[in-house]
Amino acid sequence: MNNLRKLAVAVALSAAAMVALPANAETRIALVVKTLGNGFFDAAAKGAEEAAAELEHVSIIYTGPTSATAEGQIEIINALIAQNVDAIAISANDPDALVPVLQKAMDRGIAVISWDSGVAPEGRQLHLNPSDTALIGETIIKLAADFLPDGGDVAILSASSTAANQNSWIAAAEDILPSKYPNINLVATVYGDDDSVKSTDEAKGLIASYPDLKAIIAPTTVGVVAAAQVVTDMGLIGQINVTGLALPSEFKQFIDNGASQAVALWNPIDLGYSAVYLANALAEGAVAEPGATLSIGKVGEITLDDNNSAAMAAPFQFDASNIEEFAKIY
Ligand code: RAM
Repeated sequence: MNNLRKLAVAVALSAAAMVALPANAETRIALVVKTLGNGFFDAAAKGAEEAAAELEHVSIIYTGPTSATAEGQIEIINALIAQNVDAIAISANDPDALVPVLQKAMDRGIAVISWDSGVAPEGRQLHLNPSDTALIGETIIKLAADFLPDGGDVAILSASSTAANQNSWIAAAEDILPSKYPNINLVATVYGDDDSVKSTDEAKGLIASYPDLKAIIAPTTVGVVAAAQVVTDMGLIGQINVTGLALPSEFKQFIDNGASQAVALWNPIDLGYSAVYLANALAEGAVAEPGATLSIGKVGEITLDDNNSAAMAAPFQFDASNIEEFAKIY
């Protein structure tokens, strides 16, 4: 608790001498991510710390499993319940498998939100999407199509097969393919589990199975780096364009060497920052209900839809003209 708050509590206490000091006046918010060691989540954690510094009474517990599994996250959430944290803000590895343990957390009075990769509505109070799902789906296809005027075979290298965020973006991309990009032929979708080694193997598998492959779309910051490294190492630059969602600081080298023409992403720092504002608001008693407008600090505000979810800004595109500038930020 900062000095100003201490003073405020002291004044309130002397005014109403019977009020007991809360056992823990600090609001502890756990930022639970799909996996540790992922630069995207490290950037989100940086934003979470910025929000905590602004809010002053908040502290962040940044945690996640070593591989992107629901089991690993369930174990972590049970430990957080035992620690009696005030809020859990999770990017989930599975929308359904986490529902029972998150319901247990809510039953104990812990505020629960999902962000980035969602949990089914019954397992959280609200969900924060980085951007509109249909727009992300269209963006990842357009990134490939823009550089394939004559069309051709493309494949998707995703994260884990149970990640709600990637699955919803891929579904949205598949929805618009036939009408908007009829000459783009999506030949396969494979899963690298946001693990570099598995993503590398899956990218190699795609290249071996589809000799006419013209683009690999990886809507994951881990997969896109692995695929671009494979294309580079196999001498396929110019033949296969790697695209998708990439963290500029990790991906700049593959725009520079030509393995990729362009990629996209949103600001992961703002995403983590906003998640903490929302988790804190709920921990302080704000009600998440359709139509509710909640502050996300300097980023603005969100209004919840009928599923108690909301979306932030449109993705940015990064290419040779701007990736250097963004690589310095995230
Ligand atoms: C990976 C994770 C994350 C996703 C980004 C784009 O870091 O799968 O959930 O939002 O990629």
